[in-house]
Amino acid sequence: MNKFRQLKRTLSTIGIIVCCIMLIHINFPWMKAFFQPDSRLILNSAGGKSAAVKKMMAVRDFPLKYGNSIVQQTEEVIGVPLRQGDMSFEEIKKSRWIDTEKYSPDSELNFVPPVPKFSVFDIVYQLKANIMKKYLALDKRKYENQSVVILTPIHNSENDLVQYAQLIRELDYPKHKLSIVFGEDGSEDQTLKVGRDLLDEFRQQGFRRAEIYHFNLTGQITGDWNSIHDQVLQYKRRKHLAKARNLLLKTGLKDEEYVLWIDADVGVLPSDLIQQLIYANVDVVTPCCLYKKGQYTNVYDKNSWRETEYSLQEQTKLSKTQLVLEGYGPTIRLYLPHLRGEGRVVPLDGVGGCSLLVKAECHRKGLNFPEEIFQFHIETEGLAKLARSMGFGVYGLPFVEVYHK
Ligand SMILES: Nc1nc2c(ncn2[C@@H]2O[C@H](COP(=O)(O)OP(=O)(O)OP(=O)(O)O)[C@@H](O)[C@H]2O)c(=O)[nH]1
Ligand SMILES: [Mg+2]
Repeated sequence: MNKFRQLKRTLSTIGIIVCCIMLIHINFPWMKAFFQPDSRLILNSAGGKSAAVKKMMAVRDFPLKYGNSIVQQTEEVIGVPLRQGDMSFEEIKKSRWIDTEKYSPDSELNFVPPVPKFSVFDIVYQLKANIMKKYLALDKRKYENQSVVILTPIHNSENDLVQYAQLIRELDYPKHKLSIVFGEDGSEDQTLKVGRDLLDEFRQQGFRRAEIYHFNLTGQITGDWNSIHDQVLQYKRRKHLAKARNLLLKTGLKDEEYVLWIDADVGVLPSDLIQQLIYANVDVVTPCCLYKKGQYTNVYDKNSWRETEYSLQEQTKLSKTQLVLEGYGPTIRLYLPHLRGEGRVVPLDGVGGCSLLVKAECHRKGLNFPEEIFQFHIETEGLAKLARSMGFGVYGLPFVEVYHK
């Protein structure tokens, strides 16, 4: 009898504990999260229902772990960076992904480094002028018979547009073959007025066509560089950019043979940019988009990349609603400037929009900037994925350098 009573007591204690756990799970998801070792990392020290906890309550799936990074997926879709765990320089050396003894960013190289296994650093090795000359040699006049429309989405760009216009004027391409169209929305500054004035000047200077469109769109992501690049905002930001680009494409492309996408915040364009891109004679092609950091040259636009066996492998673990983002830590892909060892025109899987040439017939056949996640990507990288799936070629020019501001 005693034994029976003891068993009853044990069973009811277990029952109470199970009920308590179930109640906690149903009513207090943040508490459940607290017991997950990974999610605890995003709780702040204040404890209780802090902002971090409230944010976590909106979390649909629990955080995914890539390398050392914790990424969460909310209702709004948060991007997932594909990355290696943070590695020490010693580990990189041992791995032999690059020969760290041989290359130094301090001195110009007299040879083209071979392609590494993936882009370990953002640094782009500077090559001696004779090497660059060899890979940039071009009989320009052969590649300037096509009509090209430059499409530039703009938003709060009044401070960028004057320098941008100067760079466009300095392109050594016949002006009567060149059209320029701006697509603006949501600006809170003088972008529209500055844009209109510049286009008047373009017309007077003999450009083929110069137009500006104002789109009635909402949902712009505005703010300083750091705030608009917050990982959590990227789905919304890039979706909006894709929308703006697609509207611009619809309204801005007329009978031209090529579409050249150039962002308003470029800092340096080589004068033969268009000829270099046309020379590639492919459906979609982009140059390197770099920036100067002290004495070094670094990759700026990390959306121009080649997949690797590692990155493709990682993608098999993702759900279809996940957005892959570059630029949020070390990568397991190959950035365009690191592909110089393969030659002058190299195949890519992702492209950025800093400057990007697309054969107009591809756009006319339906190639655009995905506004929803397509093969884990959106906007410009989405365009590259879509282009490949439509049977178009996507390439990069690792020796042609455009500089971002
Ligand atoms: N129409 C329109 N254009 C936009 C909007 N946001 C940015 N742009 C323009 O789109 C181009 C790309 O925008 P960026 O903000 O440079 O985007 P990004 O290149 O991904 O990011 P950065 O690293 O900050 O350069 C630029 O020419 C911007 O002026 C927008 O909401 N609407
Ligand atoms: Mg930019």
